[in-house]
Amino acid sequence: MRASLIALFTLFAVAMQAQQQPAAPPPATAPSSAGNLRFERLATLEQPWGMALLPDGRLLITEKSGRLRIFARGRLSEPVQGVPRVVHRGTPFEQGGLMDVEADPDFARNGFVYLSFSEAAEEQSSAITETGEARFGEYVDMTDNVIRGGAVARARLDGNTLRDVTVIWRQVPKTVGRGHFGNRILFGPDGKLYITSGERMRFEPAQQLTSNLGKIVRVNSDGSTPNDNPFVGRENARGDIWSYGHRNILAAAFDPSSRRLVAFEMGPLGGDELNVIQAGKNYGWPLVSNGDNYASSPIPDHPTRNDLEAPIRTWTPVISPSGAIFYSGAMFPSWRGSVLVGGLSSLSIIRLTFDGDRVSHEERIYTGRRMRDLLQAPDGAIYAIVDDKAGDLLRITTAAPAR
Ligand SMILES: [Ca+2]
Repeated sequence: MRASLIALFTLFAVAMQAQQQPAAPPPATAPSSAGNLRFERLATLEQPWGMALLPDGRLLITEKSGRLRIFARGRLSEPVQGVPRVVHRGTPFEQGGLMDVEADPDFARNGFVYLSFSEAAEEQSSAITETGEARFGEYVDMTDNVIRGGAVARARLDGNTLRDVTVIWRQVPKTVGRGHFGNRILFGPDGKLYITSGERMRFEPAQQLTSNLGKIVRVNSDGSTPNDNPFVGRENARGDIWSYGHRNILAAAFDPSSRRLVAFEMGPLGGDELNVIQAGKNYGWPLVSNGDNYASSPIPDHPTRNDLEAPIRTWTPVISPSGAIFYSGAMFPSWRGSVLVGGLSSLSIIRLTFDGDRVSHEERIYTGRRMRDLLQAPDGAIYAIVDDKAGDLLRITTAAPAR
């Protein structure tokens, strides 16, 4: 196993290098089971992270350093006013900043949008520095000493301005560190807001019900706790928790046919996961993982603990999943019912079909780009944003037939 670990680590290092030094320009088209795909660049943003589609076709797009833009009629707006102040330190591998955006299911009536972001703790301490967790090997920034945490704000979008901005949810506790905020946000078919909350590179909080780190959280649209959440009324447990034992989830989507929530979880060195989420269940991190620690110390594999929920699929080498949609459009009829997930280190879109709780087919479409988030356009095309300092907003369609 050690040799394969070293090979994996090399792959990981190469992927990290690739992030810093993009090689050849990415392809304009890509072969797929639905024919040749065409990548059309609509706009270029600085490290775009999340997208939301409004009922009138306007597209909201976040930029990690703290800007929210509106893409409409082929043009990118000036930064939207009123975005909450975010912590984005701009250091290598910084994962915080302005992250996801989501529109209220009733946006046409109430105008509400939701933003997830990393915010500073009100009280900072000069005494606190990064502890250098051994399980991360060299991937800890020892200079990072800002105490912060993920948060979700709700606001009313009025033209190019956010009004009545209110923070409705926060990660607890706040801590130092540049990674594992999670912070993908999405509405369920039940009208509740689901938030993926990463474990902030702290491992054990994922198993602690007194913290909402390393969880999927479910709240009402005003941030209050629904009465039917699994840990409501239990002593020493937070009511906002929906499921636990998670590491860092940047891709989650509801299957419109089964109404199930599926979540793609970033594994450590190997062991990216696809989980079908059930209320109150424990998905194992950091007790088990099919990957190993960055310092290459082993972690027991999932099958050693049948009392914990196992992923229905894992990936080694990792795909680095970010942004997922269930496809239901007209442009790619053979893909209806599939889930599409963006891949960062894998520079691809991965398409999965299900047979009940089993993945029956996987297709990997090489895009040559770090895919950060996906969205289905009204005409069935796919919008995608690319994780890069100059990150494109792409429209993915079927290419015109060759002449
Ligand atoms: Ca797991």
